[in-house]
Amino acid sequence: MTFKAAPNFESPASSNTYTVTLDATDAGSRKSTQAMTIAVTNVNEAPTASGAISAQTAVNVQSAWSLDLSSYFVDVGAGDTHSYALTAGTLPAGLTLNSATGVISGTPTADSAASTYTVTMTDSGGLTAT
Ligand SMILES: [Ca+2]
Ligand SMILES: [Ca+2]
Repeated sequence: MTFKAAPNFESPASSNTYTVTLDATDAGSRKSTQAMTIAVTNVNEAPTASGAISAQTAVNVQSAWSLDLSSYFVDVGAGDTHSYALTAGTLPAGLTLNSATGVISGTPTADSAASTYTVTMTDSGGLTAT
């Protein structure tokens, strides 16, 4: 027995439990009916990075600054939680990345040359996007 179209855990027709009734009829027209339930289980999809982040400027000592990176990642997984980590580069002094929210914020405390940073998002199943 197969599904005509593969079910999607994230967008089920009505629920992720399907009830099927099987009828077996023998040569003498005697019929037996059996109900069975099929549960569709979740598979963790990897998050993906989405969109380009334009160059940012934060002003030394003058003002608080923040950038929410969570909107640059997409994960179709239902109920996944995520963490964020800086995986290349060192943020300018005074700025920090919140590993739970993906927000880089703070007030720079020293001049810093323009630089490129890499942030990796990891979902609760251990899959990542950079
Ligand atoms: Ca899933
Ligand atoms: Ca996921």
